[in-house]
Amino acid sequence: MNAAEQEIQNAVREAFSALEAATTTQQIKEIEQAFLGKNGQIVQFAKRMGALPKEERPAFGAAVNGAKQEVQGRLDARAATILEAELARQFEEEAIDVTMPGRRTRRGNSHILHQTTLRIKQVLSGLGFVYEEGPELEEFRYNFDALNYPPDHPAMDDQDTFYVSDDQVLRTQCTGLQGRVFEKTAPPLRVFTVGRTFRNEAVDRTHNHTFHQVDCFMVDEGVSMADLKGTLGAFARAMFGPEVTVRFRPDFFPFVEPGVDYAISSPKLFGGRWVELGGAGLIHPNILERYGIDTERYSGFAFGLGVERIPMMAYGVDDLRNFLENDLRFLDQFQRQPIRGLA
Ligand code: FA5
Repeated sequence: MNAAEQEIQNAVREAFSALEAATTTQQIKEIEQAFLGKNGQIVQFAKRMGALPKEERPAFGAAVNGAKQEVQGRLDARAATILEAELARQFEEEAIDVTMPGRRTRRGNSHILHQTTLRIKQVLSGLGFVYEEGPELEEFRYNFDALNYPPDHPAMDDQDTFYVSDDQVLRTQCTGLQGRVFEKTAPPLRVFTVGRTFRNEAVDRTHNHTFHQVDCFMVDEGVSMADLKGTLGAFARAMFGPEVTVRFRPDFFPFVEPGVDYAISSPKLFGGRWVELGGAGLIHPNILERYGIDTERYSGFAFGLGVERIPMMAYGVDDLRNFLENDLRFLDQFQRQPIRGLA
């Protein structure tokens, strides 16, 4: 072996020991570069060929090629071993323990008042009433004047009503829709609405400054208290179950005559007690006449109730402020159950 071949052998040995010591794919790449790359040690040998005497060239060339193959072969084998180890390590590190409990995604659901509102809309639509909406910021004349309130009625006081200006209020009841409907629609008509209402009153477990009301009315020929009672009965049974009965007691509202408050009772609910739902009556003739409706021919009934009362009664909620506080611990209770007792 001449000196040049010796040098090649040394380079090969050097490459082998570097490969032996390598532990990462990156190191293998560096070794490849250092020995077999364009300027790598072994490739550099080939450039010396020209300087050799002719007869030495074939043997030298064969030695360089042999060295290249040897180093390449060892390098490939080592690279494969290292890659395998690296992958094994990566798989171990990134392994997913499929036996771990998963993280549950939180499912949203509609607010209990919204669920209740949808049910009310379903039931009253089913009874032939058409849903309409009035504005929450209502004109004084629709909220009070059009509803036959005498000029000195206490409900109009600042203590009871939020005034936005002299002639605009936050509606204190949904009954104000009547005037808006009578203005543009001739009887026969059956209309209802569900919406937010506001009162400037002391807040407690059963009274809030913001709450929701249903208001429902019909005008047709020969409408009587019997129609009112029949409709309220059908509504209450659809909401609370087939055993529900309705009771009327005289009450006063400026916009009905006669006026009643009504309560419901069921052997299966509320411990068999009578529970008040809202107010009702026959629409006062003054109102119909104000809108040019012939009271000799037409009469109408109207009833209203608080939306919050329904889930309060159905679920035994004892403080209606919960409905507007949006505390998920409260609202989550109503996640998957339909409104109880609803047919
Ligand atoms: C009225 O508002 C009448 N407009 C109802 C009516 C309509 C009578 C048509 C006759 C004909 P009242 O003020 O009683 O009536 O309110 C009706 C319901 O709204 C009450 O039964 C109660 O459930 C609910 N309500 C009244 N004030 C509050 C309040 N501050 N917080 C929560 N709910 C209330």
